[in-house]
Amino acid sequence: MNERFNKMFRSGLFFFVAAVLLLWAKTYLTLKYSFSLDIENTMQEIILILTPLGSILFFLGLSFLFSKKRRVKAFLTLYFIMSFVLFANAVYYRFFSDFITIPVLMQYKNFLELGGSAKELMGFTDLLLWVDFIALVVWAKIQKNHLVLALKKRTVTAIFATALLSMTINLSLAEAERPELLTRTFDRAMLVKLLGIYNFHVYDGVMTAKTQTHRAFAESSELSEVQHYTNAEKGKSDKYFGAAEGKNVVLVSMESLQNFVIDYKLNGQEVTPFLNDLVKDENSLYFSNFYHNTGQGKTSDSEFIVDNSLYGLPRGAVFTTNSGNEYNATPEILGEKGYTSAVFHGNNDSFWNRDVMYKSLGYDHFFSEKDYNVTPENSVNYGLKDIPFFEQSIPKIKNLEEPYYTRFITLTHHYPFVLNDKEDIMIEPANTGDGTVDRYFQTARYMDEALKQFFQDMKEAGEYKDTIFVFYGDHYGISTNHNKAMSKIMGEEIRPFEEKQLQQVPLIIHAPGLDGKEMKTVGSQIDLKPTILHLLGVETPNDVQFGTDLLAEDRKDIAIFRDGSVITDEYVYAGKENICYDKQTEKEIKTSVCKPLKEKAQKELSLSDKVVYGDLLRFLDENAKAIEQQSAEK
Ligand code: GP9
Ligand code: MN
Repeated sequence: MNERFNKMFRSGLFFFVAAVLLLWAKTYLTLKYSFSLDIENTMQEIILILTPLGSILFFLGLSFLFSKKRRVKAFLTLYFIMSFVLFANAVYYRFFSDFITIPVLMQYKNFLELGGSAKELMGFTDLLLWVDFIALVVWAKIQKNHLVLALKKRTVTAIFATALLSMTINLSLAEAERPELLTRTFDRAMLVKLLGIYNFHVYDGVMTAKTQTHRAFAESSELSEVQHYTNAEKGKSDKYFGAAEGKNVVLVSMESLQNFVIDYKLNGQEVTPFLNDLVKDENSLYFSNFYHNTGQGKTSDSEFIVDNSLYGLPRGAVFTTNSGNEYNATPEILGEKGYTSAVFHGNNDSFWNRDVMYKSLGYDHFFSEKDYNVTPENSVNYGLKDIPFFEQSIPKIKNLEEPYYTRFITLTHHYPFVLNDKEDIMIEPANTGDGTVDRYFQTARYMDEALKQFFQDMKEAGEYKDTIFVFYGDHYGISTNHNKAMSKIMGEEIRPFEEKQLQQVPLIIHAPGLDGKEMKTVGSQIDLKPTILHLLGVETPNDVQFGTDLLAEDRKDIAIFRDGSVITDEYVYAGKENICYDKQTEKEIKTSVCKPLKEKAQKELSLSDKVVYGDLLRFLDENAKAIEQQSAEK
């Protein structure tokens, strides 16, 4: 017995097991107490406990690839690296409330900021993070030459098999908790919570490598090809050009708001009374055939599209995958004209990687959760409720230097559409029997009330008269999974034809003195950048914009969806199903009729993807100079 024990002791099995247990416990405790991961239920707690095991076994197991002589050293080095990852994240988090990513490491400005205060940021507990490591080093020293870490082949195989098994279980539990976690990557806190901190870094590494290779092979001539295409599409601007010159801009991103709620009556009651009035206001331009172009990046895609007039990506969120790119976004363009830019949002700043991406887009300020007074009483679902959000935003916007370009991102009307306070419920739910659809009207009604109060407050604060307001829906709120309930609401069968048109979101452009009317032109979020810039009287001849001015006289009526579907004034082309409809008769027609539309969509989307994946806008200045030179020579 004793002999067997001694053998196991010498083989290093105890050492290995003890190290795994120590690192596992340390990782779990750090995840739980050094970061605020918002564990919502028991399943998430179980995932959190489980997540470190697979990667710890795997990475520490790598030491068996080294020769016996070097193995203990390799093992301790790997242990050190993993401890350091934990330690560095804990310190970084205290300052930035965020996790370290490779793009952030590369923008080492962040770390310089941290440098000076790193000492103050480190506390006694951080030293505790090294106790286990020191203990293992001492153990190895005491056992000295006797510690060889020579486990049987069978045992090593078992270690890797357990690692693999535990990672697979972890991944499937995570996927069940949050479908499409890996492709959507909305929130780093969510990724760390469900994948674990080590796997998160592996994932981040893979994503970075992927974007870097695309970028490395890109050339400036590719940008010229794109410019050639987008310049040919531009329309002539008409009387609205410069109609809002020098004014402030307030964009309001209306969470999950689809256009069908405008003027819709539920049990005789309006769902959006404020917006319904605003739509008819003599100073409002209401676009009744306006669509979203978003993909998996949801709200963040809409922000990207609106600010850049580029499409989001076919998979993932461009906000997280390509935040290191060079862009020529509206805040930057207007910044050169003396504008101050800011985003207001009541959720944590790392959600959708906004904190990083906004810098790339040229925003001067980002007011997020930490700038608001957020309590359990005034928040629901993702964060601060819309009414207190707008209320608390007024002093902040008053403080901004004018003129400003700002975006307010609402939050309460978000899936699963819940309200926790009686006083927030202003309308009865619908009764389709589908809870999501039924509650949708209640949170929409709440958001409408918040918008109304915001509008009044802006008037009272004296901010209204010099401002142009752009209210737009960010993306759909009711997915196709709810078609059955939606057919009850709409009173018709939901075919791909109706489904595509349900992707309409409201767009209202309002400014005192603006010559308002209903605009029937078919357009989408991609058109907002040129529209806003033209209203402000700003020309951008060299910019790459896939959209066109919605107010231009000769613009083509078209909306291209991220899935390749297209809607024009005449046709609805459902891309996934490959069905072509005549808009007027609402009937299916030969797909060949929609073929040119399908091809145009594919061309446009792939050119836009080329710009993003290749980071082509970094060649913008270079190309602009060449174009100027060419025209001078002519
Ligand atoms: C999160 C909010 C919602 O901050 O913008 O994001 P979504 O899930 O709609 O993309
Ligand atoms: Mn959204």
